[in-house]
Amino acid sequence: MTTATKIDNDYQPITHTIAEFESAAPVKDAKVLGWICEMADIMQPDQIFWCDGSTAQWQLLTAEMVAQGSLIKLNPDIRPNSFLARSSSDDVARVEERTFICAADPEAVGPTNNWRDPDEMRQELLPFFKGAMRGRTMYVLPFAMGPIGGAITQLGLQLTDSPYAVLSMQIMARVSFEVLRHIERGANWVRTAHTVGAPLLDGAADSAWPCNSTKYICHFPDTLEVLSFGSGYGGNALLSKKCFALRLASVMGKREGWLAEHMLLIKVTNTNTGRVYNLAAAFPSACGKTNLAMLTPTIPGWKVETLGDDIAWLRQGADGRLYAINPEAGFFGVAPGTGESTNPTAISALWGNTIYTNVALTDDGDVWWEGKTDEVPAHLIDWQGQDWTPASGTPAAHPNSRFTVPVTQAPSIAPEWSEAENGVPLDAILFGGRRATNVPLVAKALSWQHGVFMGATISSEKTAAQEGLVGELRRDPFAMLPFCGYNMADYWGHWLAIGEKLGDKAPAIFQVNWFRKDADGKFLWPGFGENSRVIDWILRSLDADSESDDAKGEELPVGIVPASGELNLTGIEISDESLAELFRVDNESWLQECMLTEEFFAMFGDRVPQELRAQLQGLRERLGA
Ligand code: GTP
Ligand code: SPV
Ligand code: MN
Repeated sequence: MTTATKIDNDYQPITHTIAEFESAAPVKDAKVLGWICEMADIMQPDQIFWCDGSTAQWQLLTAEMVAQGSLIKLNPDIRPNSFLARSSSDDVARVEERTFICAADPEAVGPTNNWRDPDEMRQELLPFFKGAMRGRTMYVLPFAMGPIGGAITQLGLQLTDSPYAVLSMQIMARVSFEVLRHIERGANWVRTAHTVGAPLLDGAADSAWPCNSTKYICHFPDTLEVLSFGSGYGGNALLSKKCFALRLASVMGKREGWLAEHMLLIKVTNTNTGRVYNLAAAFPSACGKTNLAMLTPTIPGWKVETLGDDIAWLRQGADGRLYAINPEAGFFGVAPGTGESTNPTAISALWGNTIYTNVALTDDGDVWWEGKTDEVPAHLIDWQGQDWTPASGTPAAHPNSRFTVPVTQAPSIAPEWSEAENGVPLDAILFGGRRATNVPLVAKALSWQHGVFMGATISSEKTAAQEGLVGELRRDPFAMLPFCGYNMADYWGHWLAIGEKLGDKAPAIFQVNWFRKDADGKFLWPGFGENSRVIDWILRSLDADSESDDAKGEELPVGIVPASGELNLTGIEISDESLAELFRVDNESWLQECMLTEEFFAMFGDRVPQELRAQLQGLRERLGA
């Protein structure tokens, strides 16, 4: 049930003074208090609640939500301290059409974003925000992205009237009053405000998932602010995530010389030599980041530890190398397809302390989703609260249903996740997507510039994490199409400039594709744990100049692929035909791709770096054009 549109009728402002807040607030900072005061004057909450990230507050809020019917407590003998939330059926994923970048210069925002003038957008939003929190509590969350005090870390404050968002943020970010101490000492911070846009008038009963049919996810990079209205779901409501850590942070990174990326982060140890490698990988939404982040190798010789599954911030270190952190503290992972055979690490992370959204409920109070077990339960309550049997013919869990769990619960979590205040040095960067055709299983870029070209030209089949037709091919450069807060062509230029600075200390770049299919539409590659075979080749190829190396590869027009015998295939059944098809480069289709790339580049006009046009030309020549 959704409340419709504007809500400023019979809005009567109650003016607050900073002094009023000061006595009750755990912070003595005029800017913080002034902002909260201003937002409270507009949104008119009944009360203000300061979130300190404590277990006591978690218990209070979960108990309140269970009593009110907006959370279902799972069977504590099976899933202790775990809860199920069911969203409104029209609030199940990010809303890209309702996501806006509001900055003075439309050219600087670029053709892949919805641009709005910041002042005009504020005027447009005001009637929606006015009185939006009436009858509700405004929660104030101070949070850090990255270890508090770390070199790459940033701070933020979120206001929200959604206790679901509060609990999720408590898992996803480092919510702590310690952040306020840093702000008092002058640290910069980002302002984010969120409302579900469903005021409770005259004591009206609340719905289980309040939201508004009108939604606005607005970013103000010039003033480092986010204003989010109408949705309670994921990246729309947990403002630390896509809004701050990607859209605003990408702009901050452009200004300050660093990168905010839609990337997982892993630490891989060669168990024979003890050598440690750190890898980052950018795949579009629901294309396997969480899976690769928790990889269980099926071949000996490697240990994989998790650093992050969705976002990485990258910055050049004092030694000239590129360092990365995961700014988040939790996983907001896609549930369907996560099972004992595909991702046993995620399954063990989910033992407790987890919030599930839009998954199915079993008769014994546990959760279930498609792919969790091979055996399908005979009866479930589906994600919309309806009785479900295998005969129902609909998915029991929504395809974009998610789990929210602390990263520390993954048995694979690397100690560097919290200890490495300055991040880990990267050895390789991977770009991938869902491609049924054309793109080989793995290809190494010929240079940093070629790697940037690979990233800039990623296309991928749409998933349930995006709106629109699932399976439809779309360009998703660097897996950042919905997340880059400024002109995508300038972003490519920024990547090229970072490469210049890194010089020969730059990590190597690879393209991967686990999703190539045969003529019958079956995946050619077994994927999941077997992807360790590709990681193995990638890491061996990093020492391609050394004598002992056995992964020098073979150059194809699109990059360097494993030469015959280089990919470790011991222990899996894969036919020679399948293997050939996994790496087949059809020059005609690739020249076709080049034409589409040229069209894609044309969207950005003169802003496309000359180097990328040269890369396109180089590729065409290698393809024999
Ligand atoms: P966001 O959280 O939306 O950014 O997505 P993500 O990239 O972290 O997605 P995730 O790892 O959760 O993957 C989502 C889907 O990809 C699941 O349905 C998985 O089953 C599927 N998947 C992941 N790895 C593989 C693989 O190697 N092969 C195949 N065929 N499917 C995979
Ligand atoms: C994605 O869509 O890439 C996600 C989920 O990681 S959300 O946080 O909702 O954007
Ligand atoms: Mn993501």
